[in-house]
Amino acid sequence: RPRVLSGIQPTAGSFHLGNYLGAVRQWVALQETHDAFYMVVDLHAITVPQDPKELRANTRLATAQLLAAGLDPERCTLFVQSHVPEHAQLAWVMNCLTGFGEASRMTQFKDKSAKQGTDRASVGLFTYPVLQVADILLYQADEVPVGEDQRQHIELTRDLAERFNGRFGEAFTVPSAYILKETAKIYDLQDPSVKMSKSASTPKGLINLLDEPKATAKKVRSAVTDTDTVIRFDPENKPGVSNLLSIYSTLTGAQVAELEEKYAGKGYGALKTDLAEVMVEFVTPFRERTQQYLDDPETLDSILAKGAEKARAVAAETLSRTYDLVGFLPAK
Ligand code: AQP
Repeated sequence: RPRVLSGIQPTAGSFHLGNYLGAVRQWVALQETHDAFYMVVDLHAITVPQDPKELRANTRLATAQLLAAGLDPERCTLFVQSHVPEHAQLAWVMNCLTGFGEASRMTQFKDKSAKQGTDRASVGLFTYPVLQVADILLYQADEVPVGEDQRQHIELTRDLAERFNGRFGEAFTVPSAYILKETAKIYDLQDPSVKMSKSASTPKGLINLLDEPKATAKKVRSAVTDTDTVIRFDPENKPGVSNLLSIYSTLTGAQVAELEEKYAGKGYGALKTDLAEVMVEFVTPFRERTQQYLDDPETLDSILAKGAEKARAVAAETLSRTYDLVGFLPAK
């Protein structure tokens, strides 16, 4: 079986619809066909300031949401990044292979550090993509299921894997990004020119899966569309409507063309009312299942302990080979 690896940050509490449709939904499907490793990336989370108590709670909450979304610890390896020390260890080696200019060109860093100011942005935020490189290479992943915003980081991963293999000898599988066109980028409901994101979206444009279903329905019903009235998938000229159609289609399994036909001659109101209902049907059981997992922290922790053990077995092997190739003297 080919291998996949991906991760999600435990920073915001609730996952948003972009996280789910862009990434987590694919993780659930891929555990059936791939040898799948998924993690809650708490090392990444501390690249911006975190409250320790909240971070700990959010790490369990992220795990509960992943299980509620359909990850099955019997079918995939689910773990917390800091439970596997090899991530930080390989990241150091990769940091030493990365050019300063190369890291400076990462657009996510440029955007985030511009917002925070270069004195407040941490060096950890700067090397975030390199830690991500280590995350992926440790598991010899063939594919990495992510949203479009991560494409540049996967390219960096490929470059560094090839660089290491060329300079020191074959150590790493060169991975590919696994990005589904339909859900690669889910847009803000109030400003469909920007991606839905926990840090950049306005509260009304961001669908948090754990919010009250009623509030979520209201956000869908007040989504920004356009002054035209035709329901047609046309991301360039009708970004708001097209975003709603993508979300609707993915959540229900209906083809976009079928939806265009279904709503021909009807107004945007009908589309939004129906999508609001679809969303409520999706988030209501998701919230309930998340709460059930949260109510049983011992089970959660034991799933994570088993996951870390399985992950470490793979990660330790890669790290030891890497250390050897780099020229580190083996510890006796
Ligand atoms: N809008 C999106 N559309 C499609 N995929 C998305 N992802 C995030 N936003 C969208 C994908 O979700 C996965 C987890 O990403 P993350 O751990 O970076 O989650 P996040 O920090 O909650 O994502 P945000 O909201 O994008 O954070 P900020 O605002 O800090 O930048 C990834 O695979 C990502 O591609």
